[in-house]
Amino acid sequence: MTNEFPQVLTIAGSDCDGSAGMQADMNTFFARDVYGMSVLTACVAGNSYGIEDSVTLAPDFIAKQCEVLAKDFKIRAVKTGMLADLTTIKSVIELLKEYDFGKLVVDPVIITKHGNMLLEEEAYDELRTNLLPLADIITPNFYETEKIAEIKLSNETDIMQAAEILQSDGVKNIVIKGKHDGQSNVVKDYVRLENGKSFWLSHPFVDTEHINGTGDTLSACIVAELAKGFNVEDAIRIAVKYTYECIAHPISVGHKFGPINHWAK
Ligand code: PXL
Repeated sequence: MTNEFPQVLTIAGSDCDGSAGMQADMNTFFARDVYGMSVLTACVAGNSYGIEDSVTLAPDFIAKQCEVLAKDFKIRAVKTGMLADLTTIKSVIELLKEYDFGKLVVDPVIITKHGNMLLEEEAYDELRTNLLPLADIITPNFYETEKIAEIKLSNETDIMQAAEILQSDGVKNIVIKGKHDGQSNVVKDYVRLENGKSFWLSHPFVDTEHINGTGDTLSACIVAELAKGFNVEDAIRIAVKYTYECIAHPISVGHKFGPINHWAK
């Protein structure tokens, strides 16, 4: 049989130090036993101290990458990561409408934990209005949720309200990635599904600076599990657990903010 092995795609930026972006996605796809492909949108020059420079790929070349994949492979699920600027996000939206790459997970990458901007501000409206409603699942972090739901998050009620706001804007399923409050020994992600069900997923707080690529890994793992046939809720639960394990078993790479460990099970 041709093309039956689960195949997935990331449309994302490359992070040359391997900790985040397309590299973290591909590591996750490999670890989760699916065949991964990558359409590059941008390349960043970064290491464990931060990002020093980036370039964006030409829209025609991004389109070409999608075209060649679509005519050969049977991609069952796709995620988007770094979309850089207004021109890039607009072309990726058109490509997602043109090609059937299966279920869509949008990680609305805006800024890194260390303050590097990965999406220009002029593109926020496009993200909110035209990309998020195409997604089956979105996975914003705390900061991205504040930006896209236009609400200040001070407590758990605000987080639940943000998810409702996003759903009323047409978003289907939402995972709001938790932020450590500085004291408690847990971190809690909030999930609100299309069917109205909502719940918190808690995991122990791990005191480590090796958390680069956490969001990329979570969304990539959801994609992998969807491609294997898990439903949205189960894919989210598996991905939250896997990402926690990757953080809980750190590897010593780099001097500062290192990668998580994709070999963890
Ligand atoms: O983790 C967010 C992210 C996504 N994509 C690229 C990145 C980063 C963070 O550094 O470099 C390319």
